Amino acid sequence: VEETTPGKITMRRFDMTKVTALELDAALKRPSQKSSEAIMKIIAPIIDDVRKNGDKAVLSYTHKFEKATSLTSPVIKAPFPESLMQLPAETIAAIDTSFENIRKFHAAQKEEKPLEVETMPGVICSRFSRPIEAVGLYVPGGTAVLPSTALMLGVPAMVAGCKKIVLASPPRADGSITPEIVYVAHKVGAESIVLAGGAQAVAAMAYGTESITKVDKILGPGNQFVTAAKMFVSNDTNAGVGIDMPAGPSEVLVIADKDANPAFVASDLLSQAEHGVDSQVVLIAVDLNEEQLQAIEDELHRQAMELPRVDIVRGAIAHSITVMVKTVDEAMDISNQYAPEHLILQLKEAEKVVDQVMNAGSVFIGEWTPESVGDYSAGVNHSLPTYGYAKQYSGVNLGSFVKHITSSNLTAEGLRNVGSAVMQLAKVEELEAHRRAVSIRLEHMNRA
Ligand code: HSO
Ligand code: ZN
Repeated sequence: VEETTPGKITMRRFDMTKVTALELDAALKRPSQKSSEAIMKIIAPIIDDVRKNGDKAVLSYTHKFEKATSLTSPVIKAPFPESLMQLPAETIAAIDTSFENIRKFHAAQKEEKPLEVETMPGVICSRFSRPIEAVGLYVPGGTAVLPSTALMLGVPAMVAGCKKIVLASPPRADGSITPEIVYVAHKVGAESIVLAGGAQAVAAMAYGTESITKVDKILGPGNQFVTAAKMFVSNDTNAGVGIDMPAGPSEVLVIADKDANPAFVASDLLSQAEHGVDSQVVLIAVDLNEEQLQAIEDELHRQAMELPRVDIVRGAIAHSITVMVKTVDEAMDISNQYAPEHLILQLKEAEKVVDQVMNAGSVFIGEWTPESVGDYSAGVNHSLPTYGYAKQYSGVNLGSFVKHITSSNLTAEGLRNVGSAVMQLAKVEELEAHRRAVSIRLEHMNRA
C-alpha cells in the first residue's frame, strides 16, 4: 500500500503484485454501516406509532424530522394542482426525454404472451404475469433532490399497469414538495404523494392510514432508517407487504486500461463519489505505468477541487482505492467478487469484456458512456443492488412490478400420463388424500 500526499484528494493504491488477497478484501470492504440492531431500536417505535395512530403520527414525525411544522396533511392526492409543478421549460424537456427512454426500455421488458409448455401429452403448464395492484415508491430527500429516482420507480410501475402508484418523499421545511417530483408523479399517473420520509413514510404505506393508501410492495432507495423500516414491515405478516431489495450507499467500479482518457475516468469516479460520504469508488487500473496512474490521480484532484460538493467527495474518496493489476482477466475477477452497483468499462475492447461480467447492477460500456447517462436518461434503471447484493439481486425492472402466476391444465389423457408419478410420490409422503385425488379420477375414467 502506497502513501498518499496529504491534502491531495486521492485514492490509496493497492498493487496486486505486492498485496495479498486478504489485504485487498479488507480494502474493498464497504464502509461499515451502523449495526442493524441499533437502527431497529430507533425505527420500531416509530413504525408502531404510525400503525396505531395513523396520520397524526406521520405528521408529528414530519414536523419533527423535516421541520415542516406548517404541514396539516401528510398526503396530496391526484390530480395535482398545476401550481405545484411549475418548472423551467428545459427541465420539463429533460424529464420528458428521460421519461420516454425509460418507458421504451421497460415496455420492451413486457412478456408478450403467457409462456406455455406441454410437459407430457395432455399436461399443459403456463406462466403469466399480472401487475402488483398498489405500489409505494420511496424517493429520498436528503442532500440532493432526486426526481430521477421518481422516474426510475414510477415509469416501470406505470408500464407494468399497477393500479395505484403512491409516491413518498420528505417535504422541504416549508412543507412543499419538489415540483420536479410532482411533475413526475403526474406523468406516471400516481394517485398520491405522501409528504413524509424515513421509517414513518415506509410504515404509512405498509399499513395505510386514514388518508394514506396501503400498498402491496414498497420500492426505492433510502438511508439506513428507510432500509431497516422496509425490512421490518416486510417481516411483519400483519402488514402483508413486499420490498425490492436491501439498499446501501452508492458505489462504482471503473476498469481502465492504457486507452482510457484520464479525465473521463476521473469524472466517472467523482460522479459517484459526490453522492455521499459513505459512497465508495474503486478504480482498477489494467497495466498502467506510473505516468498514466499519475495522470488519473491529478485529474481526480483537479476536477474534485472544482466541485460544489467537494467535501462529500473527500469523505467518499477517503475509503476508496485504486487497484493495480496486469490483465483484464484479473480485473474482472476482482470486479465479480466485489459485485459493484455500477461497473464502467473504459477498455479498448470493452464490449468483448461484457461476457466476463458475472456480478454487477448495471454496466457502462466504453468511453462514451458515463454512468450519469444511466442515472438519468438512457433508459436503463438506476435503482440497483448495492453493497455486494448484485451477487443475488437484479436492479429494479419491469419484473419488480409484476408477479408471475402459473397454471396447469390437464386433459384426461394428461392425467393418465402423469397420474402414476403423482400417486407414487403421494404414497412416499404418506399423503393419502393427495393420492386419491388422482385415483378417484382415473377410476372414474375407467368406468366411463
Ligand atoms: N447513481 C445513483 C442514482 C442517481 N444519480 C440519482 C443521480 N441521481 C445511484 O444509482
Ligand atoms: Zn448518480
